[in-house]
Amino acid sequence: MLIPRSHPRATSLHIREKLVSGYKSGLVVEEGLLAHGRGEMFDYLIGEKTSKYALKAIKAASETLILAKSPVISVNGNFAALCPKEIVQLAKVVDAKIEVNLFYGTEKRKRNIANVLKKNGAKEILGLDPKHSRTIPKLDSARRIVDESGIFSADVVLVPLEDGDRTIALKKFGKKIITFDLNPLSRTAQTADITIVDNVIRGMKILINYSKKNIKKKNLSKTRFDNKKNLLESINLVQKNLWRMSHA
Ligand code: PTJ
Repeated sequence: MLIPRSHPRATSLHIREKLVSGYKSGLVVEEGLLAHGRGEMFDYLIGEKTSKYALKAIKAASETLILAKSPVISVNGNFAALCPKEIVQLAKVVDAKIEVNLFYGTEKRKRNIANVLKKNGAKEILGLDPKHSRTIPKLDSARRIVDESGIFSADVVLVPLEDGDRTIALKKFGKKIITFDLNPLSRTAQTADITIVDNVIRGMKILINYSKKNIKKKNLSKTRFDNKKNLLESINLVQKNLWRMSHA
């Protein structure tokens, strides 16, 4: 189906194309396509644009990442397919490490993801060398295997498109968690310290720009942020949009 770029659905179709091409090139798993479908549905319900609540969370995330001692950006297949350039840019701006950490982990897919990140300018990528691996307690999936100088010792971890079990395990392990999740009701969204209810493809660009501005401030401090309250606002937004759509 040929849809001109100016058409309102062009952006979501363009994002879908990125996912499918990431699947064909061995970055994304089949389950990642399903996860994307869930995300698309919620994106539709938030109006396919960044809400003021997402902006609030992005501001808090930017301050938290900049003020962290040892921040890490955790990369899975979907995130690598959608935002490879932005992952590397954000890591540079906030001085974070990048670690590949997969739910459906195979060595080949880890290498494919690392290669894409390297093509986009990443110098060091953690999570590839079993000699440096450690285990997150109370977690069964492959995501429990992390790098000792990355997620294992991080104070703040950015984990977009995450599964609920790992968010809970990382929180219990003392990490501060920032996530992008289009579903404000998911376990990850509800458990994280800062949930950005936005499409990662839009939100990452804004997070980078905010961080570039923040980094220049001499006395940057953390603004008070209430994740539960902010999530309720996003849920209200979905309800309002549903009402509007069904009464149009
Ligand atoms: O690459 P792997 O092996 O680590 O696997 C990654 C997936 C995504 C398959 C795995 O983490 C997974 O199954 O995730 P879930 O449990 O489906 O959670 C994904 C969440 O991300 C869902 O709540 C979706 O609504 C949300 N989501 C999907 N696409 C986007 C999104 N959030 C922000 N931006 C998106 N583009």
